Amino acid sequence: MEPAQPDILPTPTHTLPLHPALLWDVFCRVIDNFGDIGVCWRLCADLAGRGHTVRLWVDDASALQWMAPGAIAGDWPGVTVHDWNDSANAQVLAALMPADVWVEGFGCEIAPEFIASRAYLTGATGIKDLTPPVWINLEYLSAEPYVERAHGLPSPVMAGPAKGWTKHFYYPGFHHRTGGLLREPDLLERQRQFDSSAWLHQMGLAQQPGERLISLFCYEPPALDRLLTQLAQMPGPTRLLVTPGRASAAIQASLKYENDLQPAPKLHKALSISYLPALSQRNFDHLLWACDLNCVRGEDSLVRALWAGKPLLWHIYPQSDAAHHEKLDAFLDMLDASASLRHWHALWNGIEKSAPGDALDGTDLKNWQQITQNTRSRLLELVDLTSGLVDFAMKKR
Ligand code: TRH
Repeated sequence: MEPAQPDILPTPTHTLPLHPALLWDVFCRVIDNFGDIGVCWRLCADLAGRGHTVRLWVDDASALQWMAPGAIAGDWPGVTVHDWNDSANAQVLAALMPADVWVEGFGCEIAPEFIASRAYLTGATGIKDLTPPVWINLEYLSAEPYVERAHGLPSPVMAGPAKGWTKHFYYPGFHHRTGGLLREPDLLERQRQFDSSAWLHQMGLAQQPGERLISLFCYEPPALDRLLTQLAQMPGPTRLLVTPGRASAAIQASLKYENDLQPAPKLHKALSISYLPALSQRNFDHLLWACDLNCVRGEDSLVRALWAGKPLLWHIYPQSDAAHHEKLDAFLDMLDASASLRHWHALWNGIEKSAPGDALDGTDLKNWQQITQNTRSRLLELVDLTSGLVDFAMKKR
């Protein structure tokens, strides 16, 4: 394998005014997979790391057990995790300090009881609360043009106890007129200090000389077979580091299919597999920094793969009306992706069928890495999502 390119990490260029610490309520309903809780938790932890106080109201906190060990028990300074049902519990609400900001994650609707308790002071006085919170609807990440148009738009509340208040849409994004991307202030420094062989060793994944490492976090990519075959044919050994759940199941299904139908297994000396446990978000970053190609999915892991600056292959969250095709195209345009990167994304996401000439080689990976690193440099010029959100909230107060 060719020696890894030195990764010269650029430095973020923007500055925003410092703001006083605020009290935040962040609301999250877990639909499926891990993206909703992943993003909400990352935001909460980032806010707390900057001195804010955050309450996370979530209907299923189970993924936090591995994503952020200690979070549920309250071991993370500045953040507490609350059962969603408590956001409608009169006793809990009566004792709650009113927050400065509400963040509604991905259109999850805040309990009417929670809204009512803020709109009217409970207890003896019944006096109307005159200072509504800054109310933000945090949306999904996309590179599509509508994001720049919709970011920051107001949405007046027309009915109910909060009638007359205003929510605002907050869109993460890849351009200046969007809400930017989550990026903790110490991320690049952590990355600079990272010792990949020590980390791999500590995880029981020590890398063999010349071994190519590929992380796999995906749904059921139609071109998984094709990728496995390609990897087995590339010069030098390759190891797939496979995340638990759907990625592991997809690999096992692919290998079973191979064994059932063809005598020659894809897994020969050139390609091996390590199955990973569920990692904390911090260790998930380490995984992406340690690998030579990162196969990621959804949105949060995509952003982390961009910060990692390694070649990436994105399995976009599929939507029934194929709306994700346009979203994928917009992302590839934003990357200024090369023909081979576009082609492999089309294969990986089942938009194109693979053909015999679909070779993947070291030159592709080098080219993809350059693309990720160019994009990262450009994205580092944007204000990060948490800084922008705090600034936005201060201006709306
Ligand atoms: O899990 P996802 O597929 O989430 C999806 C998408 O966000 C999608 O848009 C949304 O609509 C759907 O959920 C409901 O992929 P994503 O967004 O990358 O989230 C995964 C999170 O899990 C991310 O925060 C990284 C984290 N993670 C770990 O912390 N440790 C691990 O070992 C793994 C595999 C993931």
